[in-house]
Amino acid sequence: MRTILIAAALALTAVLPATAQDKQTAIANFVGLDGKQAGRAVLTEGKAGVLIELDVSGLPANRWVAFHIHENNHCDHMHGFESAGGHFNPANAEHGLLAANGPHAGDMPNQYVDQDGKLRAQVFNSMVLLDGKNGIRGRTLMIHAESDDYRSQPVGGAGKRLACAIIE
Ligand SMILES: [Cu+2]
Repeated sequence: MRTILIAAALALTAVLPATAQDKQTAIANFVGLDGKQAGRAVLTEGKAGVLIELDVSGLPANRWVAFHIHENNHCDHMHGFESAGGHFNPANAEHGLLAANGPHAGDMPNQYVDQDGKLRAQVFNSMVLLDGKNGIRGRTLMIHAESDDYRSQPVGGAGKRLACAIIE
């Protein structure tokens, strides 16, 4: 009987998606300002950081936009995603990949939205992991309307928040 139970548990484990039990990966579903699903990201932890593969649509075409990790576990489109809080910044640094006293761990390079309003990218952030002290699980990915100037405080002129995704 015991053997059968173990076999059943193993079989169940095999059919669950990897994200449900594999601590090395996470997913994030984007919501747009209209409250509708706008895309998703798959996050995979490596030894030195997290690879973020994202595919988002409904964005302003043909432009560079800021892409950050924000600190809170909340995407409220009714209030412009303000509830996601500021950038993930465990080291209490200044904002900006090129700032003298930066960057925030959640700072990442701008991404280009194509002519169809789609953003597809693969970004590696070596300042974070999925879990633990610099962990981003339970935080948010954010895409803005403007590009990040990588220097000015506190958000690099990134403008409106257009799409938000909780990392889970
Ligand atoms: Cu941001």
